[in-house]
Amino acid sequence: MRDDAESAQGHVRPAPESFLDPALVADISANGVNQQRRGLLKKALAGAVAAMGSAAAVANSDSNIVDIPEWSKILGKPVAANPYGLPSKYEANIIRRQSPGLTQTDQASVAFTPLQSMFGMITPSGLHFERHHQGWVDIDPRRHRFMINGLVDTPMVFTMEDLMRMPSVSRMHFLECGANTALEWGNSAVPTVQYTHGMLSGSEWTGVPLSLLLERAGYNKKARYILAEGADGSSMTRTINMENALDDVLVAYGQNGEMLRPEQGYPLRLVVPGVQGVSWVKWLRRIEVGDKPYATKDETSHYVDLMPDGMQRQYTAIQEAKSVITSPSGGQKLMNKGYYCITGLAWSGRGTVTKVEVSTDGGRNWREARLEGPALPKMLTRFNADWVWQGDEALLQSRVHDSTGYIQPQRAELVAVRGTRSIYHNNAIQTWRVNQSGEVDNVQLG
Ligand SMILES: Nc1nc2c(c(=O)[nH]1)N[C@H]1C(S)=C(S)[C@@H](COP(=O)(O)O)O[C@H]1N2
Ligand SMILES: [Mo]
Repeated sequence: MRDDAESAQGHVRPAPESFLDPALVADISANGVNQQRRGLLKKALAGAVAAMGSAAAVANSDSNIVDIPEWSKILGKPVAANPYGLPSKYEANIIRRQSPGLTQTDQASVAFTPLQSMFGMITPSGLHFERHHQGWVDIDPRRHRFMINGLVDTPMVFTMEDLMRMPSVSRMHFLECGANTALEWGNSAVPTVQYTHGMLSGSEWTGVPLSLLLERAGYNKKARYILAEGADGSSMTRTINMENALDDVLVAYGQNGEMLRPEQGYPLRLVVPGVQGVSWVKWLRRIEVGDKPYATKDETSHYVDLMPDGMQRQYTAIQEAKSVITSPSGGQKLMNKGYYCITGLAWSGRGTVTKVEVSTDGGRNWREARLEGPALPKMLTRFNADWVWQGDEALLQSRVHDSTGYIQPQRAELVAVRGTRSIYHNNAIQTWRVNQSGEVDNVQLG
């Protein structure tokens, strides 16, 4: 795991030095950022650009600045050289990764999103994490059918064309696997945020509200639950209560402005905002309306929470509020003392993120982070906080508050209730330790 993790690690990038006033940088390095200087810095850097003290002077002697590079002297590539655009070749390290040894086969496995390298709140579709129980399939949309049956007046079968002619909505929501951060129940061997928290992505989803389809089929008054079923070999089946089903659940075909990617369930998947990933059934082919939970294999033996008294909690669907610092994070290295922007993501399956606090001393002192962009319900929210690293050991943590008043627990608080034998629903505060050489690793306190 170490080798792969090493290739996954990103160094925290230094600021574009030429933007920095060397006197200011020297002052920051020597004294930390005082309020006045902080204002100046913000103005100079339009917010939060990392200042790397000793590197600042190098800029003027950097030959790249004075020489005219080859790309300034050639005719560039024509339009549509890439008919479907791709990232720069210099970004080839920013990819989904499998955790070696985590699963025995690549078809019942996970590829994690590289959270450490991402900005904002949207996950590019090509970097959305993948979790399949029996491999992914690329279904011909003309041959795909979606059925609603069970306790309804009129069982219905829809083609993709039928569905895409219906009124649609687009909403941004996070998708988190219930097993995200699972290994942290036991130990802190997982080296990077990609592996600790990377079963998490955020997208804009487009589709037909399930409530509309259920109404059209005429659901029975006795209906209490639905069963959602996938068309892949795993026949993924999950019970969802009627309250959720009629609330904000979507039968979705769109992801970030285009059709779903095959790995995300093309051409149709369920979007169940705030609920663990397993209920977001991909390659969705059927919804059955019923009056009791279905107790399928995917909800009685899997996706249950083993409690300290040996009992299993079932149907714990909601992803509670959680946050994580994505940079600086495990496997990265602070190259120098000075200014850093602590950045990360916060989310809540019960509503919106109202506040994020960060600590650099393992939770003794907290201060409020800036929330960037809109804080949307059941969606990732980006947070940022200014920090000047003085070269001492630091313990970085973030803690989210959500619109229900819930506050993300420290690991010890969570373990006191849940024990350490769970796999699912670990939303504890994550700690990254920065040592005196600037290396960042994953530690658990208490
Ligand atoms: N049909 C089907 N749906 C599925 C799965 C699956 O294997 N088959 N995996 C589930 C699990 S456990 C998760 S976490 C999410 C992952 O969605 P993603 O691969 O788009 O990230 O899909 C869910 N839906
Ligand atoms: Mo999952």
